[in-house]
Amino acid sequence: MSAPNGPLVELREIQANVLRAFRNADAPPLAEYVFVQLGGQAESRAFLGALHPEITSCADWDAGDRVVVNVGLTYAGLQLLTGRAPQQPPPPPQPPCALATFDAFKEGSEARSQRTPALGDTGASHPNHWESHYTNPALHAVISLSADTERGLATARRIAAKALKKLTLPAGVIGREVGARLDDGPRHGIEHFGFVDGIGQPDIADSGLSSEPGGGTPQPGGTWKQIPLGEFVLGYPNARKIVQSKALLKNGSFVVFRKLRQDVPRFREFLKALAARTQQSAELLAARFVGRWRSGAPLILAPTQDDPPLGADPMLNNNFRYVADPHGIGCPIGAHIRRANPRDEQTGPTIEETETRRMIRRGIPYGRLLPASAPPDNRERGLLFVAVVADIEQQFEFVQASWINSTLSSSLLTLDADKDPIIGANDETGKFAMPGLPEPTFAWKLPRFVSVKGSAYFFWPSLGAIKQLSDGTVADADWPFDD
Ligand code: N7H
Repeated sequence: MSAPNGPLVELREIQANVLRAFRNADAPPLAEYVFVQLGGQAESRAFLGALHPEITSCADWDAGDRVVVNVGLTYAGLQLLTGRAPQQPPPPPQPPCALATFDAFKEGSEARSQRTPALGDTGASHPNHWESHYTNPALHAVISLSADTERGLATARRIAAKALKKLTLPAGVIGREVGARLDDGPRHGIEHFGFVDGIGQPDIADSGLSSEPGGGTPQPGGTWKQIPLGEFVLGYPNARKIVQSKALLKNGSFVVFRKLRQDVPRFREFLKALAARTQQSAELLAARFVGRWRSGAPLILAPTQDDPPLGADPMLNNNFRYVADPHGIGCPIGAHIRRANPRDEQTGPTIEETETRRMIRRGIPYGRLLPASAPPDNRERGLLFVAVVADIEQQFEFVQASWINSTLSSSLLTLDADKDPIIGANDETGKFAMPGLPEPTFAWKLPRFVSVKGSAYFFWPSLGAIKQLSDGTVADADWPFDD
């Protein structure tokens, strides 16, 4: 399938989780991630070979297959499959360059977080405290399973189990994460703080998906330009018209996987105390932290009260800009969604730059919902955050370090070192400014509501690359990572 004059997109080659089912209405409600240690080269190739015919492509999804089996590989996994020795220690950082360097992927999330405190993996979120499968040097692969029903998921599990039988101990499963969509009455696909999630997604050119206003790059006259496919899938032109030409990478993507714990009682208590102090509604304050009401209605379009029909309408709920709200009266400049995608923020990065920082988000909650009326508990719950990008460093890491945990999304934020009020690495010293009506309000001493339990970077190869890796036919000249 391809758009008129667009590049011919090989949907049969691209794994389903890359370009399909990331919009809220579309996403399968059940997911499981199986973290795998590979073994000897022959059995590891056999494992991948057994998985290969079962991998769901975008074309399979379009043909109605809603039991999805996908696979990702770490750099260590790719090295093992192609017979390369693991690198010790990680390579030194390279200066920024226009072409993707793959440094972040090669070094892995743990090393990157240790080296770059701005990513926010500090204190209790430091890799020293991560769950062991994320820091295990033998984390080589992840099998991603998703389905609409328990029965479908059981089918996907059986497929994974069959492939895993090719591995002999100590190879095999080293960790597992289970996610499920959360619904609360009419609000489907919420995250644990109670907000509908999965709305602000990129509108991707040539993807074969229908266009939804607001997902692209703002253009004059209220129109939007679709984001080039190459911003998410390698082998196609990106926003700077650069095409990654290495065959093994073509039709593949990089995936950031983070297990993010949400402290729901703390979030609720903080909002309650803030509401009592400021005499404002806790709902309005919560919406200001995020930039959307719980229904998904954006503050820019509904600044004073929630508008559930607006929140539920995909043709309207993402169709907004920040240019007419330069001081953050409608939506605070530091609100989560305004930092994470500044759109046409006048005091922030250029629109051209913002276009190169987008991510397909396909996170799913883990753990049980704490009903609004329930007493606080200490249970584990949060988000399995999954971002699909073409360049981990320029997209996920940049946004996380410079817009979420620093102030570069707008020069109006630069007075203090404040961070994102929802997911920032806050330590009870920062604040969040809400200039809007009825009066300017500050949330002081922000605590950390979201902490990191683990993080890993994967490459999600094309079906052809999976076959090549399992057959052992990747020639040295085709190895895309200069060691
Ligand atoms: Fe965020 N939340 O509940 O507040 N996010 N996020 N996110 N987020 C968004 O538009 C949330 C996280 C982005 O295009 C919404 O889908 C939580 C990370 C981006 O306008 C809500 C966690 C990163 C957008 C949340 C979390 C991002 C976005 C509004 C962790 C990247 C789209 C609904 C537990 C580094 C912005 C929606 C746009 C939206 C929440 C994590 C980025 C409600 C709880 C780690 C790009």
